[in-house]
Amino acid sequence: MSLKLFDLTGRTALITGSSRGLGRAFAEGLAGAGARVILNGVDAARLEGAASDMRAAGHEVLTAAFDVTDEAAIIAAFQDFDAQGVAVDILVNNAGIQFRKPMLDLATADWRRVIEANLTSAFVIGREAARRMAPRGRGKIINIGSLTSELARATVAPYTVAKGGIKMLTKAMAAEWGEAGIQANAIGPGYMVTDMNEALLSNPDFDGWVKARTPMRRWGLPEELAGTAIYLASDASNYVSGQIIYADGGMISVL
Ligand code: GCO
Repeated sequence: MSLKLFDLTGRTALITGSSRGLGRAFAEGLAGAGARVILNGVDAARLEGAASDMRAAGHEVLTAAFDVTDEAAIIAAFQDFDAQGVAVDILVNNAGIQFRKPMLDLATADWRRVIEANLTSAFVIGREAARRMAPRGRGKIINIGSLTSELARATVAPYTVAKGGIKMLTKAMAAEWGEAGIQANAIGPGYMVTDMNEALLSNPDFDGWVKARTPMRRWGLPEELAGTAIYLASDASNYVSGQIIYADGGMISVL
C-alpha cells in the first residue's frame, strides 16, 4: 500500500523551465514515478531535444513552449491544454533566472526582470492551473524556492526577494485553494550543480565556502531533488500544504 501513495500513473505534470537543469531533473523524476510530463521552455529546439530523449527512455512527454513572463502566452498555453483535453494535475513552478549585482549598482529594470521571472510567473501560472484544478477537486502545486527563501546572500537581492516571495506565495496558495482540494508546497534546493551556478562552481573560494558551510560538505545534484518532488506531487502528501522542504545537505539548519 505505502509505495502506491507515491505512484503518479494517470497524472499529468507541467514543469516550467524543464529542458535542462533542475526543471529537467524534476521532469525525469515525476515521469519515473509514472506521470505524463509537459516540458516547458522558450527554446523550442532544446525543448524538443529534451522531449525526444525522455520519450526514448519510455516516458510520455508533451511540450509547451512559452515564456513564463508572458501572460498572454501562458493563458494561450492553458487554452491549448483545454482544447486538447490535457488536465494539468501537478504544476512545478521551477523556471527562474539569477542576476548577481550589488544593489547600489542595480538597475530597477534588472530588479523587475528577476521578480517577474522568478515570482510573478509562479502566481500567473499557478492561477491558470488552479482555475482548472479547483473544479476537479484536486491538484498539486510545487513552487521552487531557495536557501534565499530564508537567508540573504549579498549581491543577489532581487533573486532573494523573489524566493522569499515564493515561500509566502506558497502559503497564500495553501490558504486560498485548500478547500478546493489543492495542496501548494515548495522545495528549497541548496547549492546545486547547475548551469545557473557555473560561475560559483568554478570559483574556488565560493566552492570552498559552500563545502565548509554545508554539513554534507558537497554541492547537491539535481536528481537528488526528485524524491521530494515525487512526494509533494503524490497522494503521500495529501494533507501537507503551505510547507517548504529544504533539500540542501543540511545547510539551512546550521550556523
Ligand atoms: C547564488 C546561487 C543561489 C543558489 C540557490 C541556493 O548566487 O547564491 O545562485 O541562489 O542558486 O538558490 O539555494
